[in-house]
Amino acid sequence: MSEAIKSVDPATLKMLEKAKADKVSTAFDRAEEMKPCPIGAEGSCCKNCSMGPCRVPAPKKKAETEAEKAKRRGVCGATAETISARNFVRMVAAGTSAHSDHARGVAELFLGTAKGEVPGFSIKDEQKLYQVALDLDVEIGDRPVKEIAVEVGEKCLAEFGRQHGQLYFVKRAPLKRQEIWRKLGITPRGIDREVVELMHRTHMGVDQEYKDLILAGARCSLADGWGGSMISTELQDILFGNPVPIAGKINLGVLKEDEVNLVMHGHEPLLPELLVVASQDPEIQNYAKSKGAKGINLAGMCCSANEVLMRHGIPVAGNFLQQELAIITGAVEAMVVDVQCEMQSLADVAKCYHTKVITTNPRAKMEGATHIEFEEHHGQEVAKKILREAIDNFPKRKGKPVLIPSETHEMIVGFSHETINYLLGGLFRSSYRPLNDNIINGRIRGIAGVVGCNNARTCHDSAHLTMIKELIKNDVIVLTTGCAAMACGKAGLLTPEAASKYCGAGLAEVCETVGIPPVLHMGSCVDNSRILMAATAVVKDGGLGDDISDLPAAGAAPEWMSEKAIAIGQYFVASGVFTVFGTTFPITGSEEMCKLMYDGLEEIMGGKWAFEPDPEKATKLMLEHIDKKRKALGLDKKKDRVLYDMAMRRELDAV
Ligand code: SF4
Ligand code: MSK
Repeated sequence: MSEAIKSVDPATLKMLEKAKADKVSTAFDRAEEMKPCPIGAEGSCCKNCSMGPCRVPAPKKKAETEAEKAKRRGVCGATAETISARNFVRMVAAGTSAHSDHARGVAELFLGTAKGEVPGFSIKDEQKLYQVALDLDVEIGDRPVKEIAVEVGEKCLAEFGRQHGQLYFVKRAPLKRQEIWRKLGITPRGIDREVVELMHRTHMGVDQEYKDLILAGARCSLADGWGGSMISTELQDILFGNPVPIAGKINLGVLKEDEVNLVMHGHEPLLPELLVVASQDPEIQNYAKSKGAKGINLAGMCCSANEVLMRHGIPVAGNFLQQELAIITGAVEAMVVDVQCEMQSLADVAKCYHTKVITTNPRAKMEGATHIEFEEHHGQEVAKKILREAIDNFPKRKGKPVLIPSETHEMIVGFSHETINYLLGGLFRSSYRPLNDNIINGRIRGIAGVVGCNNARTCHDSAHLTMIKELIKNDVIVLTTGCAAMACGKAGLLTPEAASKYCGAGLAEVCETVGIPPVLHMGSCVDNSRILMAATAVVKDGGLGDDISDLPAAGAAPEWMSEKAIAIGQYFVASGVFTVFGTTFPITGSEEMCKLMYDGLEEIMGGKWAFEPDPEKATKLMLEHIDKKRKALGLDKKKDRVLYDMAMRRELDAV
């Protein structure tokens, strides 16, 4: 791959030049040096027992005889379909466990906070607490906030070990969707139970039926989207505040030459919340000055960044593929990591500069890094200790070459689904009605959720931007999270001004009227649950069918790389969404699996997968699907612009 196509982000390209000059290896280099195993990439390699690994790749010729097909089996007789399905749903189990273990940590902290045992944390959003309490069947009455919060915390924690029945948040889904899950027997029971069962089913010699495995994978993924991830989002909002629109800045240019730069990287917002507070402490500020720095500059990376950006406007240094590059600027005193998406190479890259990599989570240590464990009962002291480590490191930067790229972009972020509700409907009539009305009248063609990672095997940020620009040009409003959201921020798509520059006339008019960007940043990876809630709110507002699968909507992760992305994709599909993934797709070695995932699933659960690495073609698939749904709703004919009076609104509400 030539350097010019490694990224569409100029700051990234500048830092890759510096990496080369500094002789530092990055993920971009390693992706070039080490080609992926084609059999593994298509999902055809099984290593679930020591008789393998068994490789059962896709047949070389199209028309395979039955005898030839019968020969393509693992030692135990497992078929290509079984191997592919087992591999796929194991990714779902891993992704679900990542989101849900994060959520468990949040629930524990929440409960400790509610009981008054954790200094530095408090219940910030009582309104949301009451809303969540209602959904958990927690009585509100005139009970004190503390008592309600304790019961909410206990009930959320119990969702992980629940053995029977269904997760509480399942009932938030449209009734028709709940009915589909019941009929298919995929309503999630307990979060841990679904993960454990999936690991059992995929053990050697257990579930040998690929369709059955995919349904079990759907059940597990729903325990993520409507369970672990949703618990995480809701409790974080109650603890740290429900995001509202806030201005922020993004790209490596947010690092400051004359300040102590501390980059918070990972996914859990617990410690970052305390770092934000502690960094403003006069004692810490003065300590930084005593070491010759003008102040302390906190910046984020990956989803920890999204969390503190959405709630505090903390600047973002970059997305997944920029983590090594932040250190390569030579300006980072400390990179503080918690869990997920942290490259092990960080410790090696840091050795070439003065940066300290500090691991903070007991589940995620790294050879070569300093470990300062985040212990919630002493969180404030831990935060200060980490800040002092970073400050002490500042003088070591002196005399060393520093290159901070100048690129930064302004953005407006913080669109929780409650905020969208409020922005669209106004304070006295919060509602998704104006969105539904504009979808019905055709000004907005549909809704897309474009989310997910960067992948070192494709041009950084390119597929995200190609897809999202094309969607908004075609009047499709985009909801985004994770590293996709950051790609949009860097390209200037997260500003209200982007509407007139990039959108079709209909979407531009709506965005300009409401004053919102055409691409709405909804948060981190666990916040994909916000997209489920937004889609449900649109269904419940009426006029666009009675299930998520009826909506003119589609999902995509054009640069995905993590198992979490597969879990997210599977719960989008199981919630009724047509979902397109790019890069590679780990089922392409099995024709039957492809038929099921790209086609058969639609009939049984309303949503289905597609795999298309070309973002332009992938966008076309999304638009075709949106138009298919518009047609089914009778919205394919251009309607005259109608101003709705009260009688018409009532009529619509009754639909
Ligand atoms: Fe091979 Fe079967 Fe063992 Fe997998 S479980 S490695 S297919 S023998
Ligand atoms: S950080 S999971 S690379 S979106 Fe959530 Fe980005 Fe993907 Fe990690």
